[in-house]
Amino acid sequence: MRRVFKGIPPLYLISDTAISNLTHRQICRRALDAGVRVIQMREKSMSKRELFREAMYIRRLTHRYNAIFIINDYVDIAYLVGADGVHLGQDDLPLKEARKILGRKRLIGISTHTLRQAIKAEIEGADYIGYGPIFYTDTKQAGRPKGIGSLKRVTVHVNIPVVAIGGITIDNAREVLDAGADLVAMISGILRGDIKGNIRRFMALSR
Ligand code: TZP
Ligand code: MG
Repeated sequence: MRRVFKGIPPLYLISDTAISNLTHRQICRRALDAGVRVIQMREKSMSKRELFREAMYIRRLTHRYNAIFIINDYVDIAYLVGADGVHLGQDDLPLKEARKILGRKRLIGISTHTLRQAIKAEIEGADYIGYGPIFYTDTKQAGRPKGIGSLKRVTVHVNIPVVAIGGITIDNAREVLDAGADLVAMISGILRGDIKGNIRRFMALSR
């Protein structure tokens, strides 16, 4: 199972222009240069037309770096730009329907917030799950933090990759990986401040 993200640095960077004054292109260029190999584009305010154009650009860019490119929320855009996958929340299109569009070869990741949701996502054929929020975050109203103990329980019971999310920073990422997360997803922990510097610090602590 842990094939999907095998051999790559355990950082799942989420490009989100709501918490950065950079464009997705700028964020992704810096991240890829610094060694990130999984990028999710999360965009909650652009028109779909604009998002499509931006996603096309990021697809070409990530190909050049041999990086995995995942689109948040939009199965149609993921399909059309040839992204490696889509990431869906509990209120987005059901996994089964998304699979009809994307087929077996593309990745479908599912956001989960309980062990029950995590197990269900695995049974339904998700390629990986997001689990969180692990810690408090103000990037999104994500509910009560689940904590490290709860993450451990999920990593023990689930056999597909677990991407921990929510309030993860350079300072607590080691603890999250030690709890069994396959990757850590970060927005503000990387995008606030010096993106390349943050990523380099992450790379050093994740070795
Ligand atoms: N889903 C659960 S928490 C979260 C999302 C999208 C926000 C994560 O952002 P940050 O800044 O890494 O806490
Ligand atoms: Mg969503």
